[in-house]
Amino acid sequence: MTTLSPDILAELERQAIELPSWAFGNSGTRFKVFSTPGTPRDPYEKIADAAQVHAYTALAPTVALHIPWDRVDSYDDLRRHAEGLGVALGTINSNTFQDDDYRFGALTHEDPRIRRKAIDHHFECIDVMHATGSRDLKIWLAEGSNYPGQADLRGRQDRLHESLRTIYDRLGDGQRLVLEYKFFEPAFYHTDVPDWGTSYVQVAALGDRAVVCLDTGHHAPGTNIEFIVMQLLRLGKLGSFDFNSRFYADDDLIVGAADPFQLFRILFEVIRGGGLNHPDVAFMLDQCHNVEDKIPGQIRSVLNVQEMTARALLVDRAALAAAQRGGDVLEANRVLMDAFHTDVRPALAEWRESRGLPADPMRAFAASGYLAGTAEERVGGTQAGWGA
Ligand code: PSV
Ligand code: MN
Ligand code: MN
Repeated sequence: MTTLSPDILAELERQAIELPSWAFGNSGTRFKVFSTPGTPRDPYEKIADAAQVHAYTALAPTVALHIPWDRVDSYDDLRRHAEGLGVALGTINSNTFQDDDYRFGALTHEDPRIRRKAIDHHFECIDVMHATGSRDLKIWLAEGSNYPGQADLRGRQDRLHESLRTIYDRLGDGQRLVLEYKFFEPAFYHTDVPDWGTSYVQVAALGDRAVVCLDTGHHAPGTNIEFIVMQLLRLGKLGSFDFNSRFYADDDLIVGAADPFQLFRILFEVIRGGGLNHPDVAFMLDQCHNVEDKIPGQIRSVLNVQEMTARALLVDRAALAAAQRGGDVLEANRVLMDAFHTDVRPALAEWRESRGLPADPMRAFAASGYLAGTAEERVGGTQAGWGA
């Protein structure tokens, strides 16, 4: 059995992955939303489900909220509820993609009244952050156009800058603005923040507390995502990840399901760039579980991140550097692939048990009866928000 060194175990012990509250609600595609018995009916129940993931893995101590999906009367109360369940509230995500006023844009809109409304929504999110103790305001914009000629591309970048500046200036000490990019959808011709370069340009113009979010599902097929990871770390601007996996578009599938090797390569660049367990680089999931059970889906995801982190930590970096320096292409590739092909699952199971955790969190959760209990108690679940 492969053994993991104390140094590697120390890194793994510090690993923390934030869960999205919306992963616990029902979600689906534009064709159908399948509901699951026991789906949370409010943010309190979503947090209770997220706390289960942490209880079985010790990997997920925080939960991200999406506003208005997770709007509550008292965020202090929600915070206490989370703490009582052993987790904390994390990133606050804004939402300017479900309001009729935003048909032609929000922060980029031609009409100052609509831009003001979208900025005010972000001010509300910052107020929430003060109550929840959150550090990060994460902004993903569904803005763009469908037809060439429909929009003034440059004017929209200028207005985006002005709007982001106003939001950034409102942040409290220690709070950050995190700008997420996505190459298409819902707009099909142009998107106002389509790529890491645009996100970088926009956040660089704001200041040190504005950084980029890299959602692994938001690139054109074939994109070398680990290169982007390297570059953003090199520039000191990689603020967070939204981890998920995809086969075709923004599929939001379980992390590591579609392409475990890509996840390995990404995590290797994170480690190489000093981004692992670095407070400035938040690891988050952004997933939807359309047909599978949601809590086990999240457990599987955090375990996949942990497993691939362990494998990436196994890379013999000295041997790799020597092979790279010597121009030994095949040896360099062998060193990387040896680590990727190492089965760390038995070692991780043993290590979990040594820390009082279940060796197999998936099986332990299934045996707990939690899902049957919530199915009985909770009637009438809410959607994650896409259809709400
Ligand atoms: C957009 O596709 C996105 O990745 C953003 O992070 C949103 O906040 C999230 O999905 C909503 O599910
Ligand atoms: Mn995302
Ligand atoms: Mn997405």
